[in-house]
Amino acid sequence: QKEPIHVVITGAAGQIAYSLVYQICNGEVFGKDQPLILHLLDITPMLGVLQGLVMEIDDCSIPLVKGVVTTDNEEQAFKDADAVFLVGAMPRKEGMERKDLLTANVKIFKSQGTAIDKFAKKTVKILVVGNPANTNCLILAHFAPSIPRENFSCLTRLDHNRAKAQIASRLKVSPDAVKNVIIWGNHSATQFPDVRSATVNVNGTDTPVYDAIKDDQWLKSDFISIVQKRGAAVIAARKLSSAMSAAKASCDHMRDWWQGTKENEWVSMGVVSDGSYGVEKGLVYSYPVHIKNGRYSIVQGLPVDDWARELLDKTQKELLEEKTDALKATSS
Ligand code: NAX
Repeated sequence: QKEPIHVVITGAAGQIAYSLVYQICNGEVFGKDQPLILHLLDITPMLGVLQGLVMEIDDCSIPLVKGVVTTDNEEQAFKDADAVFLVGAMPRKEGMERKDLLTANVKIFKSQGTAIDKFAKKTVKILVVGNPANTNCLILAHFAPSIPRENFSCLTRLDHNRAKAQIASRLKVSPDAVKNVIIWGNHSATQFPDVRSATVNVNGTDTPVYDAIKDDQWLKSDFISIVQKRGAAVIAARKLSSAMSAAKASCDHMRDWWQGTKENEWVSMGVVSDGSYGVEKGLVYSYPVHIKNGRYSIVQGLPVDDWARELLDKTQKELLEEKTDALKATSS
């Protein structure tokens, strides 16, 4: 039997984690033959809630789970970590300015980055889910200089899945018939959901989405804004932010990173930019990536016309502003 891996979930007492834990424990992310030890981190007042979660994990009787650590201590949480889901973050409260939110989160991700740098394995794969996800990831990477840049990522897979679902529903096909959609940029309302290279499989043949839908106007306006605003629509209806779909997307993201994508298929991941597609190096930007042997590569050579350039730049501009504000907050 394989040695257990150490998997960390922060914000473990929250609603996304509640949906995430079972999928991870059941082998859907790291493989059905991969035992694991779960490390659950939350703040001190939530430790009682974590005990309840542990009872439920026990009651699921899952053979892959070789241990569960619950803690409010970052050293204990990140010790020997192989994979980390950073879900915990400071939520936006009424009357809070964007800058206040950034400042509160900078504090959390500075502290967790420093701990990951010291205590996690250097091969650790890190997924930031907590918002603002891209900039939290940038701060984390900044304070964890000994961890390779390619080990940091943030979640835009939920947006990616939402884009697939919208196309599938419009064409009345199954979502798995749709491939190679892209989310570019920030996990925010400036993101650019792009289906110019996406295809849909109809009766065994891959057809460009633009040819199948035959409504460029819809694809270039309504489709984009539906995906951009989907999170807000869920909040309006549920009075709570997306949790089940966010947990599922987090599992898709980590599973593909761990186990690889199919040949000629790509997925969207927020990663540390290497300058591809004219994006500032070091910014955490969502790109189409292909994954093999646990390493992603940014898909190169996709067409960028004037229309797309403007959208790529708009979301980059927002990320540059967030970066400036966040880095300022690190010294305050
Ligand atoms: P919840 O409020 O249910 O849970 C968050 C948990 O984090 C709480 O238990 C809280 O005590 C804990 N926490 C706060 N500070 C912490 C710290 N310093 N260390 C450890 N734990 C800490 O939120 P939930 O609905 O689970 O959402 C979590 C985060 O995901 C939020 O920031 C949310 O905005 C973000 N999302 C990101 C998405 C994405 O696609 N990137 C989509 C879904 C979601 O909106």
